Amino acid sequence: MSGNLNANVTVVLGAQWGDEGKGKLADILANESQICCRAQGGNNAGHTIVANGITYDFHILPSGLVNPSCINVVGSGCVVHIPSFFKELEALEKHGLKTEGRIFISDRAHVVFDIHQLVDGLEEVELGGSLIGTTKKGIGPTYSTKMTRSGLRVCDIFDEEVFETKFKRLVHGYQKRFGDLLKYDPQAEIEKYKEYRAKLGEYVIDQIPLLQSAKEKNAKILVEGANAIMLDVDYGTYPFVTSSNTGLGGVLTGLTLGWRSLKEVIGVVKAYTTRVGSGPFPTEQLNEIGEKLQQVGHEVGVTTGRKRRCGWLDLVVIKHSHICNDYTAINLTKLDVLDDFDELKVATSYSYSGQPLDGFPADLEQLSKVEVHYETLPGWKQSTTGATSFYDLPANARKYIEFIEQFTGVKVKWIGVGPAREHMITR
Ligand code: 2SA
Ligand code: GDP
Ligand code: MG
Repeated sequence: MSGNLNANVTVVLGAQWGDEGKGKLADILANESQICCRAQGGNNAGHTIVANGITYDFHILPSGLVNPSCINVVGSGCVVHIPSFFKELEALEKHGLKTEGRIFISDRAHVVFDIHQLVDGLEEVELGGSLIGTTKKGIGPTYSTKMTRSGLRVCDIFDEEVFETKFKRLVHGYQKRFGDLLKYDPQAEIEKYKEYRAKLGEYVIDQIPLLQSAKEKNAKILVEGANAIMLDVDYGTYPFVTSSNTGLGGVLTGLTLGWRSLKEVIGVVKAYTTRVGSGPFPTEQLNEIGEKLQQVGHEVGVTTGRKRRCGWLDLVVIKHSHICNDYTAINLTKLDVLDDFDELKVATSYSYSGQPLDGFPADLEQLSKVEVHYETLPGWKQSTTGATSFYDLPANARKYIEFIEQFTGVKVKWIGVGPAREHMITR
């Protein structure tokens, strides 16, 4: 992409509202990477990976842990709930993954405390009728305290006195704001950190020299996006978004890799659309089509167990997404979920008050009233899961893919036809 011979960074980003199947592609690409990094988000993310017959759920940890020789980094732009970090590591170890010496957290990442999680719930209540539908993992409150400069970073944990002073100040601020509503014992959390302080040392690093030295050695680096561009705090459907930059911008600020190192930016596009949580969703199908997509696609949140809302593929969204992230390739996923439809609809434009819209509108009032224009394409009524090459796919499935390529101008380089590693066609 940059034409730079040392461009060794591949980025995997969600091109819709999340859960496109980024984890599966990240797992495949991690097999040829020495380092796998998360740049933003926290354990609100949920990636399911099916490898060697085992199903793994990842939240804050990078998917590169499945590859036994891959080093994994939770970057500076992330927010980390330390108890959940250890819990997730333990769960992976129980599944037989050896993680020792392969997982590091940036000392600049911000700490999610239990109080942030409680505040996540209280802030949702404050919104009255228009809930965001957050995962309640404390993500929004932690990014808020980061921006108001009252948050604690991972490096603050190691000096007991500094930690307690900053932590008490943070809690005091919240207690002033929420009063008796906040049922919380700061001392209990302080005690827990006395244990974590000793345990955490081996995981915490300065990410800057680590990534710099990896670049100098020409290591292959993979960046695994969490959430997706339509949940981006700047370019998504604000305020129904998460609290980080989930696109390429977040990769550049959340890690110290530099734009010159970028080789490939892959947009992961589900063959239809899903969304979990509230907010506008123009192609949502509140009918038997949406139910069929939900059931056939097993569309249930990995973190909260919520049913995902479902609808047709929206190319207006994908175009907006491509403008924001400048994809070099697309991974189309879950094509197999469409195997049993007579016909498929794909949104190609919106209009508002009879006037065609140029792009994806910022104004949610407008967005909630857009008229969606669809192209109807024939279904293929045949299983695609066994296909191992593009030409194995039914002709109408190939037409569906080519339609996406022509519309976006981006090559569909990978096609997912089932949940397992081997269910991926590469072109
Ligand atoms: P938050 O918790 O502050 O980040 O929530 C804000 C909005 O972002 C949405 N969000 C997500 N959307 C899709 N997938 C996510 N991860 C889990 C998964 C979600 C789950 O992989 O399935 O299990 O429910 C994720 N994380 C955050 C969220 O729904 C809010 O709309
Ligand atoms: P992520 O957050 O983008 O990593 O996606 P999730 O893991 O939350 O959700 C994607 C789900 O679809 C997971 O259960 C995957 O195992 C599954 N999956 C990924 N690719 C495919 C595919 O091509 N076909 C099918 N049927 N399932 C897939
Ligand atoms: Mg997910």
